[in-house]
Amino acid sequence: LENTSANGVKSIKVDAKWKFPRHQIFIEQVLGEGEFGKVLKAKAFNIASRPGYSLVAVKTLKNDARNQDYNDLFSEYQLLKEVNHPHVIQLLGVCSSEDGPLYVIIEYAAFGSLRNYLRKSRHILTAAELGHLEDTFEHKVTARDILSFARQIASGMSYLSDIKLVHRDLAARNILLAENKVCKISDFGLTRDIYEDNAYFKKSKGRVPVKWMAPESLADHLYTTKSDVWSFGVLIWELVTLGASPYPGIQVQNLYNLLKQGYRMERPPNCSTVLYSLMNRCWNVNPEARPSFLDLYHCFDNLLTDNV
Ligand code: ACK
Repeated sequence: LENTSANGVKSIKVDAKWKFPRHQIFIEQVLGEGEFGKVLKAKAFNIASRPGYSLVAVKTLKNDARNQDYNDLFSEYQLLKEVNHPHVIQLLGVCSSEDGPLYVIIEYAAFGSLRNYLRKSRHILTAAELGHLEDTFEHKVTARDILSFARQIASGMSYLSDIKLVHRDLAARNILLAENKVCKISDFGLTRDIYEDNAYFKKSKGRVPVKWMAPESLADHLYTTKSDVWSFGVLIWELVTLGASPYPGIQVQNLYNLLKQGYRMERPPNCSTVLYSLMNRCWNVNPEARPSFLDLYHCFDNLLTDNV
């Protein structure tokens, strides 16, 4: 199954089912660049039983990427093959590294990352963060939108937990927003690239998003659906604050001890006591005492029905 190409990069065969002809893909622009990878906007012809041209996003590697980066992108592809849910980003195809760079083709999310979208809604984005959103942006984010985003994400996470997939990096920066304000969970699994430098704390073994991590993940590298629930609590906080950075003023080095002493973020301005108590339930030091994603889905569903 494996062979090594001229440049020494391992190439692993992709399933015929997902293989997409490279000459049917037309790159238009760069959406974002990480340290090793980049995301491109492209048009694809007749992809995944979508007739004609459709907008897609292509995940690929930079020229100086290492073998490990290739393996990471490939394992992302292997995970994406297994998922199918309206609130999880969908794989559309793949161009294998046999005849050029590895392209993992996923659905295009017109509004980009939820974090940027929220921040844009209160006009605090830098020019670089604004990027390609400039032309298409609808400014308003209502209280109902916030609850709807939370419900959609809980629904997608409930699905991922059902198929025993742990996300490990659930955060607003890893939720994409598609047409009609539909949330799509992305960047799950083992692969991590840094598009938001300050969110990841440098450690010898890669980088970790400390401020989204449960205490047991910080202490024992333990990642479970329940540690995803902790991160979801931080994500609710990001939603309510329209994309603020969690634990402002607190250094990541001190966070673990503070959490162990029982410290939690305070209630943001404009955050209802109901929402604040929900996020605090996600931040229970005992993983088993945290709600399930299904519980959380029902909570937001009720809040949305009450608020008609
Ligand atoms: O907020 P953004 O424009 O949305 O900046 C990031 C950047 O690439 C790096 O992740 C954008 N991005 C990633 N995946 C997609 C996608 N499938 N559709 C649209 N934009 C994407 C993201």
